Amino acid sequence: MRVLVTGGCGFIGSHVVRALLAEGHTVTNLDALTYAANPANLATVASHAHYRFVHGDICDVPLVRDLVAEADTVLNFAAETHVDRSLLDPGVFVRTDVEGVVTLLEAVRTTRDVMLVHMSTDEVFGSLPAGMEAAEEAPFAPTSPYSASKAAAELQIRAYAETYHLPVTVMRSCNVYGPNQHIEKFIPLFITRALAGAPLPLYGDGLQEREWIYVDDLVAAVRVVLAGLPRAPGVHAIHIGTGERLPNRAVAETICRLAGGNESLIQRVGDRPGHDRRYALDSGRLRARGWTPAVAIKEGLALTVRWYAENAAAWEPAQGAEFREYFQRQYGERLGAG
Ligand code: TDX
Repeated sequence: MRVLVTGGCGFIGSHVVRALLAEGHTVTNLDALTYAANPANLATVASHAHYRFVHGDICDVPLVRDLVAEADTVLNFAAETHVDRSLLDPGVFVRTDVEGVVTLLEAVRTTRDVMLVHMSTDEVFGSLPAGMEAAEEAPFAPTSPYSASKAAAELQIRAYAETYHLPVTVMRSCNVYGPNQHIEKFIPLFITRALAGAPLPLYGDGLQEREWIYVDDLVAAVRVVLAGLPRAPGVHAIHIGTGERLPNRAVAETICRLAGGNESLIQRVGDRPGHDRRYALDSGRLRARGWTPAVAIKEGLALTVRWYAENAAAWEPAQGAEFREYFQRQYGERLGAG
C-alpha cells in the first residue's frame, strides 16, 4: 500500500507508521508538529527508504490534495485529543478535528480511487449506563468539546459517503495507553508523577470507568482493519475494544504499586466539568474478523511503567514551558485546594 498517515508523529500514529513500514508499505507522514507530536517517536525509521515526512497541516487544502493524490490509502490520526484541553481552548479542536477531516474528504472526493480510514473514539457515544455497550450503530451523544468535534467529523464523513458514494472506514477505539503517549494523559501523567513522588490528581470520586487497550493491541487491530477494507460506498464503522473496564481509582492504585509509590500520592481533586462516567464498546465485529487483545491491563500497565521509568529522555522534553503552563491552568488550583 501507499499510505498517507496524518498525525504520524503522535502517540498512536507513530506506532502505526512503524508497523506499516515493517510490513513493507510505503508511508508518507503528514504532521503539523503541534505540542503533542514527538518526532523522536519515529527516529528509528526517519531514514527508511519507504518513509517520507511532510511537515504540514491537514487543513492545508492544496497540500492535502497533492498528498492524497499520491496515496491509495489515507489513515487519519491527526487530531487534538485531550478532553481537558478542549475545555480550555475548544476552537482548535473544531479546526483540526472537523475542518481537517472535511479537507481530507474533499481531497478524497476529487481523487476518488483512494480509501479513507479515520480514527474516532468511544467518546462520541457519551456516557453509558452500567451494563450497556455501544455497538457500531448506536446513537451519538457527545458531551465534551473534544467528543463533539469527533462526532461532528463523523457526521461530515457520513454526509460525504452518502452524497458522493465514497467508501470510508471509521475505527472507534476505547482508551489507548502504552509507550510514547503524551504525559498529559491519565496513565502517563500518573506514572511520571508517581515515579517523581508527586501527587496524583484524581478527578472527582475516581469511580469513572474507562475501557483500556495496550497500544500494540490497537496496532494489531488497525492491521486487521486495513487487511479487509470494504470498498462499497458508505461508512463502515468498526469498534476496537478490549472489555477491560476499570474505575480510574483502581488504575491509579495499580500505577502506584508498580511505580514504587505510595497510594497516599493519590489526591482527589475537583472533577472535570461534564466528566463522562462510563465508556464501553461492543467490539464483536472486529473479533469476528479474528482479532483479540493479547495484553491484559495488568501486564500492559507493568510494561508501560517500566518504559516510562527507563526512557525518561523520550518524554522529559514534553515537560517544557508549554506543558508547565498547561499544567498550572489545569491543576494549579485543583492541587492547591486538594
Ligand atoms: O489528571 C487526570 N485525572 C483524572 O482523574 C486526568 C488527565 C484524567 N483523569 C481521568 C479522566 C478520565 O475519566 O482519567 C480518565 C482518563 O482520562 P484521559 O487520559 O484524559 O482520557 P479520556 O478523557 O478518557 O479520553 C481518552 O480516551 C478517548 C483520550 O484522551 C481521547 O483522545 C480518546 O478519544
